[in-house]
Amino acid sequence: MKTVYSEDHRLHAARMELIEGTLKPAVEKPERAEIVLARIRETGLGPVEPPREFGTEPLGRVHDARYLAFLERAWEMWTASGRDYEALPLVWAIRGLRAVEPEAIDGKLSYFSMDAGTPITAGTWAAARASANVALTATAMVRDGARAAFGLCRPPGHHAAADYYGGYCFLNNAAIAAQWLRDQGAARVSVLDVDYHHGNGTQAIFYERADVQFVSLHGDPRTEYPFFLGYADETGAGAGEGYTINYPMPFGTTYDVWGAALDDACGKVAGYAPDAVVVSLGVDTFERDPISHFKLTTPDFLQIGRRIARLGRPTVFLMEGGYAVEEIGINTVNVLTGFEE
Ligand code: SP5
Ligand code: ZN
Repeated sequence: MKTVYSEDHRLHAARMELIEGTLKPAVEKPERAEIVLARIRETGLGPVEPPREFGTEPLGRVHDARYLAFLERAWEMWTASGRDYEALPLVWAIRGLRAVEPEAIDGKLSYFSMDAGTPITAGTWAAARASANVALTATAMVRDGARAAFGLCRPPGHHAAADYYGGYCFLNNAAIAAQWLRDQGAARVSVLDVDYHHGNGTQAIFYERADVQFVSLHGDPRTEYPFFLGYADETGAGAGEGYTINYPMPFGTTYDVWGAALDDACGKVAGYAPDAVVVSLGVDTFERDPISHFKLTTPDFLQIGRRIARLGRPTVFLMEGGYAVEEIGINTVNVLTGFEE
């Protein structure tokens, strides 16, 4: 299968993230994409192509205009107010506070974010735009008849909702891809999210819709980030009732349980009979991931690809998380080669 890759991801390279009460070196770093790319070349998975420019229109189909305007100008506003280091939010409009967009950049950062672990840097907007173009270019390959394509997206996307960023995500690449397929004539699209963390942004974007199914396997939000979405009783609302399906699982989950959940999830996807499947491909389910708590092994990732292939649907794989940088290449490419067997 073809891979789409842009080196513009390097423009987003945060030094630090706020995690467990301290600033630590960012785990979501450029080497992640470089190592996956190296493994693709090493294994001969297929050609690597640059993205095309899709402009802002497909972004506006998923994200709010005010949010996009904020992302575009955030770094400029932050540095204009005298700072030359990475921007982080500090206060959120929770219960009883007014959810209005403040004038000052410090207020805007909070208004448009869900966590303090996602720094904005000078190149964040350019990198996020390139990442969305990577996703859309891979998606267009599948629209044009490819059985599958891989968008080596960085930064990732699934925690970003219509109007907020967080979890290392700014533009929701999977949602942008699914919406674009709909706009290109697909009647139904499934998003299958196998990242260790719940794809809260993708779920929120499609929660009240029947035309995009969202199915996610992830760490139980009672004990894991993002904590405030991803429970099993979230099944969609209104016209979307029944089209969101969550499989929260406890710390320590191994492939016997995870793979059974994937099998069930694939049954739901097959039952929906989508025209295409967008896979939010995180490999932070790996046993040695530094921030996660599932126990999938390197060979398990081959099984994931094989199971998804059995759906027999045109499939776009989009990179999400995975922070064990030494193994991110082999684990990611194992999913793709498992799919191709
Ligand atoms: C795309 C993606 O995978 N985003 C993940 C964002 C997670 N950010 C918060 C991580 C909190 C980790 N808690 C660490 C426990 C380590 N012992
Ligand atoms: Zn993740």
